[in-house]
Amino acid sequence: MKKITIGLLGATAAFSMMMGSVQAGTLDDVKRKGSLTCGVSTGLPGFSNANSKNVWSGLDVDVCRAVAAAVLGDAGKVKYTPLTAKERFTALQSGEIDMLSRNTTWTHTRDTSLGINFAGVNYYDGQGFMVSKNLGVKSATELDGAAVCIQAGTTTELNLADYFRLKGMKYKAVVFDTSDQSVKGFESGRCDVLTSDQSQLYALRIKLANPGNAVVLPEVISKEPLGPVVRQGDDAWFNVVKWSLFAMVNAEELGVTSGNVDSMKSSANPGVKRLLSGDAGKKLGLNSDWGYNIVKQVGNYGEAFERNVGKGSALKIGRGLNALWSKGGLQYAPPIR
Ligand SMILES: N[C@@H](CCC(=O)N[C@@H](CS)C(=O)NCC(=O)O)C(=O)O
Repeated sequence: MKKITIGLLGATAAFSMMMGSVQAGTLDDVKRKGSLTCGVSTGLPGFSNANSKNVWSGLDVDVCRAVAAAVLGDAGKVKYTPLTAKERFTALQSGEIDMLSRNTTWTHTRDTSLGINFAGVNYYDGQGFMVSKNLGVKSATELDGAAVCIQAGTTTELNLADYFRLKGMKYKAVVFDTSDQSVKGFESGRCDVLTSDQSQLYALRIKLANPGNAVVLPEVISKEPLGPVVRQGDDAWFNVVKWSLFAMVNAEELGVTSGNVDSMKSSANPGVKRLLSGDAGKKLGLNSDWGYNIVKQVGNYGEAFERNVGKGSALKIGRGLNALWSKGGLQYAPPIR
C-alpha cells in the first residue's frame, strides 16, 4: 500500500492507493457487472444533471452513455455517482467509479500526480466571471476588492489567484463545496462575483431565480479543456473510453447521425464502414457494433452538443472552440483505421 499526498490547487487531498487492486480489468468488470459506474457532478444543467425522476442527462452524461453503449450495447446501463469537485479524484482512484465524466479540466498537475489519465476533451472551456447586473460592472478588470464565490477543489481557485495577482487586484474568496451552494451564495449576496468555467456560468445562470439579473463578463482568463478521466495503469479501459468519445466526433465528421445510422450501414464510404462495422470493435475488446450503438443510442458529438448545451438546450451556447476542426473549431478525433 502506497500513501500518496497530493497538493491539489490549494486544497490538500490524501488517500491510499492500493497498487494493483483497482488498476486493471475495468473493461471486464463492467462487462461482468452489466453496468457502468460513472462519476458525474452533483448537478450542472447541460453537462450532468438529474431531473425529478432521477434521469441524468448532459454532454458529460452522454460520454458515460456512449461508453455503456459501446461496451454493453445499452446506453441506459449506467449508474451515476454524483461527486463534488473535491471528491471526484478519490472516487476514481479508489475504484468506486469506473470512469469520471464531470467537467474536469485536464491539467499537468492532475495528469502527472493523481494516477489518472485524461481520455480526451469533450468540451473546450475557459474560466469566466458572472456578476449581478446591478453591480454595473462591464469588465473583470473592474473587480478590485470583490468578494468572489468559488468552489473548493477546482482549477478555478488557482486561476483566480493568478489573474488577480497579475492585475494587481485584491479579492475575498467565498468558498463552497457544490454548485448549488455557490448559486445560493451568489443570490443571497455573499459574493459580488461567481467565477467558474464559462460554460458552467451559463449552466448556473439558468438555476438563478431571475437569470436576467446576472451577466457573464467577456473575459476568459484560462484554458479549461474538460474531458473524461480513467485510472492510470488500465490501458484497455483507457482505449475504450478514448475511442468511444472519438467515435462520436468521427461520426459527426462523417455525417453519421442517430437518424441516418441505419441507412449509413450500407454506405460505400470506408470511414463510415469502419465506424459502424468491421474489426475496430474487436481491437478494443468490444463487439463489432460498438460504434453503431454509440451513434444510434447517443448520437454524434454535434447532436449531443446541440441537445445538451447548444441551440436545442436552455444554455444556448454556440459551438465556438467546440466546432469540428474542419469548421474552424478544435474538435478533432484520430481516424478509425
Ligand atoms: N473545470 C474545473 C471546475 C469544475 C467544477 O467542479 N466546477 C463546479 C462549478 S460550476 C461544478 O461543476 N460544480 C458541480 C457540482 O458541484 O457538483 C475543474 O476541473 O476543476
